Amino acid sequence: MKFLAGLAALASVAVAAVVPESHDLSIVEREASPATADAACKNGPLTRACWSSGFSIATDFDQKHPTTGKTVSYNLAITNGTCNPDGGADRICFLINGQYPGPLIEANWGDTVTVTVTNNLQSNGTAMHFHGVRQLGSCGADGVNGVTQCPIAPGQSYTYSFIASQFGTSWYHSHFSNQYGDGVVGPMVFHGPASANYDIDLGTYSLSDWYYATAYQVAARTLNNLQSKNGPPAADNILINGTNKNAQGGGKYNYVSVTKGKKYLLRLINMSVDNYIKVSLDNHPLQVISSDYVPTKPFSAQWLTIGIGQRYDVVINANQTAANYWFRAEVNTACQSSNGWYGRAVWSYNGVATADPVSSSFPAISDCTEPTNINPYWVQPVPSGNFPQMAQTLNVNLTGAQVVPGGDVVVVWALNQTTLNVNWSNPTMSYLFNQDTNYPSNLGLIDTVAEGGWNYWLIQQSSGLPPIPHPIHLHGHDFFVLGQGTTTFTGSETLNWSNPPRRDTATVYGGGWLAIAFRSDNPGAWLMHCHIAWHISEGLGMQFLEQPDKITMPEKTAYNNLCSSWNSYQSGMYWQKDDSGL
Ligand SMILES: *[C@@H]1O[C@H](CO)[C@@H](O)[C@H](O)[C@H]1NC(C)=O
Ligand SMILES: *[C@@H]1O[C@H](CO)[C@@H](O)[C@H](O)[C@H]1NC(C)=O
Ligand SMILES: *[C@@H]1O[C@H](CO)[C@@H](O)[C@H](O)[C@H]1NC(C)=O
Ligand SMILES: *[C@@H]1O[C@H](CO)[C@@H](O)[C@H](O)[C@H]1NC(C)=O
Ligand SMILES: *[C@@H]1O[C@H](CO)[C@@H](O)[C@H](O)[C@H]1NC(C)=O
Ligand SMILES: *[C@@H]1O[C@H](CO)[C@@H](O)[C@H](O)[C@H]1NC(C)=O
Ligand SMILES: *[C@@H]1O[C@H](CO)[C@@H](O)[C@H](O)[C@H]1NC(C)=O
Ligand SMILES: *[C@@H]1O[C@H](CO)[C@@H](O)[C@H](O)[C@H]1NC(C)=O
Ligand SMILES: *[C@@H]1O[C@H](CO)[C@@H](O)[C@H](O)[C@H]1NC(C)=O
Ligand SMILES: [Cu+2]
Repeated sequence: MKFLAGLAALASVAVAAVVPESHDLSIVEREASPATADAACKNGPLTRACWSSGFSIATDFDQKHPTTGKTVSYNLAITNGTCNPDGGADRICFLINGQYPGPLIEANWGDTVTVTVTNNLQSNGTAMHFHGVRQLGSCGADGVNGVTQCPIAPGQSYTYSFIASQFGTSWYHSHFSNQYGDGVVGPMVFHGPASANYDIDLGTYSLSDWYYATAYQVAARTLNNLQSKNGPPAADNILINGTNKNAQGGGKYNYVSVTKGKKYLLRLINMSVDNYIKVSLDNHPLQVISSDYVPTKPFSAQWLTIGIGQRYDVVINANQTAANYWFRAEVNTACQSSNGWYGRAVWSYNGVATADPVSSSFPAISDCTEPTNINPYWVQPVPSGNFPQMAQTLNVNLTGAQVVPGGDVVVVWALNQTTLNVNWSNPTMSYLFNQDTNYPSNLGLIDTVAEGGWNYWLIQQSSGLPPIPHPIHLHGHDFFVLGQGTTTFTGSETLNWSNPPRRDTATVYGGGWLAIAFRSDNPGAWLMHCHIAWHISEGLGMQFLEQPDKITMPEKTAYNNLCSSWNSYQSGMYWQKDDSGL
């Protein structure tokens, strides 16, 4: 039944979608038939909807994906070095294979990806999370220390293996306390079809806030700010693709050169730890074709606010007067902006001397909301009903409790008054191996509904909190965003059931609510957390335990070896765990 319904939808969606903005119609007619996803339909500048035999932009990738039989392998070695990405003073920063941000992980849709992570830091554990990867049947490769594995001790390695069952843009990052803020991050691309045509793939474009102090120092200050009610310190700069000029004029911009008449794919990734920014390219609207790992029907935006962990693939039409244009990443004054710095990059048309642009920006936007016109390309309705009756509630709240016993009185975020605090040496996965269901409450475990059923959740900010938006990220699933609002949910709001946005990260607005749904279809232990690094560090997260008896467990010897090397390191470790561990 499901299969037949899927086929029918595939046909109707695909036919409507192939409206290539082409110059040479004969090529289009010959090549573009993603409705049948035939082998003759080759992915090319005028046929981006096509992919390979049986697979196209109109494939329901939750149900099926290509199996290429190909494995792509990466080695990521983390070292403790220095960097100055905006030309400021050198600071301590963690490098991956000697660089910040880390190298690109690249694969094709349906490839198997293996990544061996070696921890060459002297005095930190690590664990690598592949953000947004569904990890279908490979929960053990999710890279969350204290949930799916013990941390990788200094001097040790661990190999992750998973299938690229989706395509698009994402990033990988450490999940060991605030470590990613000090450099353990990098971009990740799985090539696949697209819902609009483009000539050239410009690759990833990361946006990150940058601090001259280390993430551990900033987090410590943030953790101790409860009495003063001060927020976290302001970022010192914003990096675009890992670079920018600084306040004193040092450093360098990122430069992009384009050819008039061509269309460019740009893969935007927000790799920040905090802060409220929006991006725009002067004179060039961004045609959004994908949000996180979910292709959307194309829509146009002049400014895009991209929450931490979110990604947008956009197509840019270089059809303006040949000149230099600013790409802007700016503090969004409509949100809780915390600094006056801005990110800039220079986009130049070929044939024009590169110089600082004199272009003016699109009109400023007056809110900090996510786009509401995200329509996933593959249409999936959610079984509707009386949401307040179907849903369970998670309140986002601030408590004065201590995340680690014996620590200072710190700022602690809580979902339903439970602050997440994982035990690095006793991950959820160890409980599963030992068939021990005696989970401590600070693991924040909540059971999902039975396999095949739908989970409905309302995430509500408690009253009296500072009006800070939180980017909520779920592992192991794309959730359906049924609705978002900026006040207290009353139950009478209109929700989107027919084809809601699907993604792995969505914002619960300051003082507001976020209504989500997801189907139990991927047994595992899946973290859901705020992606502001300081907030998950302060405990704003929980875990969904989904069908524990059906989880494909990681290979036991490698798993146990990791834990025993961690335990022996931990018994003499100099720095103590002083936060949630995530
Ligand atoms: C990195 O090196 C600095 C000194 O250069 C040291 O203080 C710090 O503990 C090291 N960090 C890690 C995680 O190895
Ligand atoms: C990790 O290393 C940083 C220094 O680079 C240190 O401040 C922090 O306390 C360390 N954390 C743990 C748990 O090892
Ligand atoms: C951003 O940096 C990555 C890695 O260096 C590079 O592959 C990519 O082309 C850059 N993107 C743009 C648009 O400059
Ligand atoms: C990055 O994420 C933060 C937190 O969600 C958000 O406030 C900010 O606007 C994002 N940055 C960009 C460049 O969109
Ligand atoms: C340039 O491209 C944009 C986006 O595709 C389009 O909306 C606009 O009409 C085009 N402008 C010109 C002058 O062709
Ligand atoms: C969270 O707290 C709210 C309000 O007290 C309650 O209605 C809800 O059931 C709780 N949710 C869970 C998962 O315990
Ligand atoms: C939020 O936390 C405060 C302080 O701990 C508590 O008094 C209040 O009941 C909490 N609100 C909810 C909705 O849990
Ligand atoms: C973490 O787990 C280990 C191993 O089971 C246990 O010995 C230790 O007491 C736990 N730590 C905390 C803080 O609960
Ligand atoms: C539902 O989706 C429509 C259009 O996609 C959007 O305008 C509306 O704001 C959404 N409703 C909610 C409650 O988010
Ligand atoms: Cu948050």
